[in-house]
Amino acid sequence: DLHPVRRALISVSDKTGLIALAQALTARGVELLSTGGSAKTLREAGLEVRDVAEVTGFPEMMDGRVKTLHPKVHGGLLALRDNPEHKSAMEAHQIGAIDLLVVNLYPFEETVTKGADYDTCIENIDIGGPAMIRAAAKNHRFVNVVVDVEDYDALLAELDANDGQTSYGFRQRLAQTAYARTGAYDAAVSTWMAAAIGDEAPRRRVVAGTLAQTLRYGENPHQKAAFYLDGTKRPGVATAQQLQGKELSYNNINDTDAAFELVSEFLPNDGPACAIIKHANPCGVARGATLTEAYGRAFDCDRTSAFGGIIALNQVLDAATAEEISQIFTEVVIAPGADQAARDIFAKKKNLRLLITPGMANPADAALTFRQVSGGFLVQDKDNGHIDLPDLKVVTKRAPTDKELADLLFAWTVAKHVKSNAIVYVKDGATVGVGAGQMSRVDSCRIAARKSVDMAEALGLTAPLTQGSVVASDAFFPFADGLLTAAEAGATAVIQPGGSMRDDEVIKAADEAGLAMVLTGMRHFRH
Ligand code: 93A
Repeated sequence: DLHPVRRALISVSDKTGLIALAQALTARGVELLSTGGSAKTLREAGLEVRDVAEVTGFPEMMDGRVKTLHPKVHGGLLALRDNPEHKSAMEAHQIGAIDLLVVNLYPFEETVTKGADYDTCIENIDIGGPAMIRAAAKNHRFVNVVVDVEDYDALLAELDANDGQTSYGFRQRLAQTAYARTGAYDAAVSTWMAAAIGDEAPRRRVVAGTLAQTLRYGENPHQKAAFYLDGTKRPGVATAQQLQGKELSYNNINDTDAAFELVSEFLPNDGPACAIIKHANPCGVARGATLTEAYGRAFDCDRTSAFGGIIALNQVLDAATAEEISQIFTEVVIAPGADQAARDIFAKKKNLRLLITPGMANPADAALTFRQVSGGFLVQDKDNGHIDLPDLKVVTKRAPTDKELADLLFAWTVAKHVKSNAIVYVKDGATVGVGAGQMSRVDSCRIAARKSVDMAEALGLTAPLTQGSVVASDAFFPFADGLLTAAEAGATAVIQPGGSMRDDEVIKAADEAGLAMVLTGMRHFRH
């Protein structure tokens, strides 16, 4: 079902590729109609173009709010060319058919990202553009609608392949893309408004993203996958620039996100920090006097698991740290920068992907998280809960020392990023044992402690790394057994939410073992 393109309406905010497209259309004998700014650009390039205002008989008015909202435009887009009644309406009202619509919308998402004020954001809500896009897409039996600069070439190729015509299948695909665009656009407006009016409740939300890339495959090779951007431009894996290495995989993106979100908890001003992630769980997180030291201490938590891991740093990657990281196989390194010497060192590691983010993520940012279930999906606020010293309640006879307190808060912060049941042992600002994702809390305590024994052996130490550590539990201890396991491993202080029916029993066991324990009153399940 081929249809010729004789008349095009072009109305674009992003003028990229506009002139080349218009020249190519003109060369194929297509008549051009256009709105103010677009028409001006085209005329300046020496192209012949008719103003939409001339076609409608109305000037663009009200600051451009009304330019294309007119029956001469919408009739031209919506008329069924093979319907006698539509044809006679076109004749009666002198409506010319529009076979091709090229629109890209007012840059609402970019305006929000730039931090524009409320009124500026409102003014950047495109009304006429989406109206035309939806009309043209509805009438895809006859009309082509292009909403993305990246589709210009495909359009020209289709015209060339079909002697100035396009196929029905082609127009259907354009229409499907067009509705994705208008849907995402309104989703962005609604999401922005929810934040602007302070209504963050996850209800009446639409979810839409823009396709960033299709991925080679998903979690497994037999699963198709893609990566979408939500338009927030939050510093992290979605906005990072990849300096080297092959394309990120689905699992890489997931793990890199986990790594960067975790390391972003540690403000660059508070000193260097490093997180090493495997399968979305940290296998080592540490601070250090230098970035190299932070990496080394994170690595020492669990050298076995760190192999093939993903490393996130909270400071610019330097040569010394790059050299250390290069000693073993690492999938991805993500940092807010990398100096030239560090880049040169990594350049020799062809498979290592180096990602540079535009700064650190703010852990306090509000956002939504999604989880698919059969027949639906769950939406909730991102866990940006934060605990500080004044929030802690000491419940044991012994209060933690200042050094223990600092480590307890560090352990608590890491535990938030570990799959439940999460147990995190920390000593001197470095994890020394992480137990993740177990169905029973006591198993997580044991696994973390056992790994620390193995690691101590590998490092030639006599005592387990957990000796003299503190421990965090992401949720309360339902029984004293987990806590006692931690005490046996050599932990001296505990941080946990509290709230168990058996809190008294757990506190008594802590006192008997000489442990100091603080309750947060907040838990950090992560499933
Ligand atoms: O303010 S609008 O919502 N009212 C309209 O009638 C209208 N028609 C097209 N914005 C409208 N547009 C948009 O103007 C297009 O979607 C495009 O983004 C932009 C192109 O304007 P110009 O050609 O003047 O640069």
